[in-house]
Amino acid sequence: MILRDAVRVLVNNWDGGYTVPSRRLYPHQWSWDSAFIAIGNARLSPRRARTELLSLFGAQWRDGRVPHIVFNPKVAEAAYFPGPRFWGVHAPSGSATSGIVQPPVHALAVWKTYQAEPDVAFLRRIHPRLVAQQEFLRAARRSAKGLISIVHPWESGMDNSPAWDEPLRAVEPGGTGFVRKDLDTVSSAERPTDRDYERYVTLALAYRDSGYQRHGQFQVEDPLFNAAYALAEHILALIAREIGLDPGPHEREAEATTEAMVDHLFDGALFQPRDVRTGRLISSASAAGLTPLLLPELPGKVADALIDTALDRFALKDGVLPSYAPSAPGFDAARYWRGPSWINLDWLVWQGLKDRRPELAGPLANGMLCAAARSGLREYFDPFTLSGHGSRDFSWSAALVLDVVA
Ligand code: 9WN
Repeated sequence: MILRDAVRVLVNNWDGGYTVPSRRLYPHQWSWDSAFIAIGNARLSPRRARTELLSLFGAQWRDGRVPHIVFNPKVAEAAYFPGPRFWGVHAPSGSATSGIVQPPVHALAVWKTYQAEPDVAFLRRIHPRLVAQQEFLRAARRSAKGLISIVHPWESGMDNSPAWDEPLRAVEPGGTGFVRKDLDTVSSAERPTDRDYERYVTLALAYRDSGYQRHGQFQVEDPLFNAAYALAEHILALIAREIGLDPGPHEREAEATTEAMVDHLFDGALFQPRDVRTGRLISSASAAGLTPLLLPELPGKVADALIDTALDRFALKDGVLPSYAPSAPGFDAARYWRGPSWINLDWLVWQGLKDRRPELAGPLANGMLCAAARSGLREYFDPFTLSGHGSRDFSWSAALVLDVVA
């Protein structure tokens, strides 16, 4: 039943060259969604997974950045806020896009797609694009500490995580006079607040007005983003081997970034974001801090400490993971990234546990399937009751459930 539903969602949300995250709430192509969706589609139709990824990279900018949204020109401006006119920018391909990025989990999706059906021509075609994506991050976003910054909470993919409350307080909200579309579909109790949106809009406008170049009032080194970046280097080394290129530089970059993360973001129990503007770690309790488990180069002792944290503070053994530790201030079981369980985060941590601690990966996989069976392929779930929240028929929930059962 869940599988039939998952296939139905992916088929219904397919738009000819890519998959929308959800028909009503998110009617365009999103960057990291496409990566997760490709991972699921690789189990059904590797060709469709390849098309999804190539279509996203078709909208890559000249500087290598992969925009977080590629707009569908057939969808009305008013269908999503902020739409193409707000961002006011086009990729060289002519597609209207946003100007910010999302966690670079695409190399992982390329590799999973390749494993499902080895197609060297695809690897050769997408490899330079993945390299350019990483080069953009190094050129535009890397600090002296060797870590990559995000310049907007939307870039973390975990928009209103309590981890961003502190850096966002420094942002003077000026962005008003806009109309949110998300509240037409989802209850305001399950979405970011208007106050959050005022700050999101302020930050996005300032970045836009600098030609998408200058860091503004928000600059943070996020553990999930950096884990995705380092994992991408690890995978680029695997891809380089497959297509006869030198894996060495990628291996060294993966190791160096992992080391920089341990040196600068690990607090002994969990990876924390670092506020680049103040130079301080943000003391928080986000499940993003567990995702460095994905990194093969992570020292065993650090991985063990993370697993202890996942068991103690995130109730790892009980099924799905909350996106924020329930005992921490700011937790909310139903409001978006402030506590609910998300299948993509569960899946990333599950990937990190599969080889290290299979006895813990199993219950987590089971938790994801129970959530989907209990409430359908919702966008997020109450981590205690598994009741569903946010959008229905959400594509990455469908895709990753398919991967888990495969
Ligand atoms: C802003 C599409 C995206 C996800 C993000 C999630 C949400 C957008 C929004 O939806 O963000 O990018 O309008 O709230 O936070 O992770 O990629 O599913």
